[in-house]
Amino acid sequence: RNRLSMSFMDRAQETKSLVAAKLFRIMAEKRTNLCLSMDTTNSMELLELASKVGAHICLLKIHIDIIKDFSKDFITNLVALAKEYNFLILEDRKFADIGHVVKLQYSQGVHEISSWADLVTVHPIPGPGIISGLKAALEELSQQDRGCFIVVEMSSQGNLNSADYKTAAVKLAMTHSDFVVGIVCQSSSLVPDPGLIQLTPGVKLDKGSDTLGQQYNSPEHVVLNGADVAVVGRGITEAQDIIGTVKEFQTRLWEAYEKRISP
Ligand code: 5IU
Repeated sequence: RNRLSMSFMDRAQETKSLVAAKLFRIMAEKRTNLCLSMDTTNSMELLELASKVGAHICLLKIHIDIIKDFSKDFITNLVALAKEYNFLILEDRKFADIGHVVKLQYSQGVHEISSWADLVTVHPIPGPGIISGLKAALEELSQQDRGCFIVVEMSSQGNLNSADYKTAAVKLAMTHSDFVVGIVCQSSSLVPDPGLIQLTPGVKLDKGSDTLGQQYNSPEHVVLNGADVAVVGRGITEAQDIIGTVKEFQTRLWEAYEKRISP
């Protein structure tokens, strides 16, 4: 069946990944397919915003390596908020090294990402070894409710994701769909399997760009182009009225999804 006309609840049955099924159910229950991207360097600011908007998002995307005052307490508080408001945490690490190194980057260092991030992002450039490396880190921690998104296509102007690269990247995702929950891309044609989730960044209330190559499309545009979950960062974090804006994105994205699946 065509995933674009299927409900998230139905698609929860189609995935081999526990965490993908969990994300599909959260979206259906909370009626939100909004992922907030919080690219802030201050941990208190991040926690405050997460508690304000937690009820309206399915996924919180962060970059742990930009936090200036990282601490274990910060992680404890973040995980508690995720539980309280029922959202998942995506560490947008964009792993890109050989298996041996990503295994260490995922589970070791100060951040110990695998101990708290439900999901991470991965550049498939090294080939299948990168997936094996991440999985190997989990075996040692006996963590099974984890997964990754494979970056197949970027939102930025002049990105180097060629057609051949994208085809091979999607194939890799399909082969490892027990651990790969979905694909980061801009176009629906790249995600053939209803069990895989299309995550699409580069979303604002209106089409546009920033000064450093980012390109934006509207909520309706991205959902009609296959986005299951839309990533919004500065469109929310730099708004005057944050709660009002979060609600506007939630409503517009959800209505576009309902329109997409309605016969
Ligand atoms: N992000 C992109 N484009 C991509 C990928 C990731 O913008 O192709 I892969 C990230 C970068 C940033 C967020 O953390 O998504 C978008 O933030 P803004 O909405 O503020 O541009």
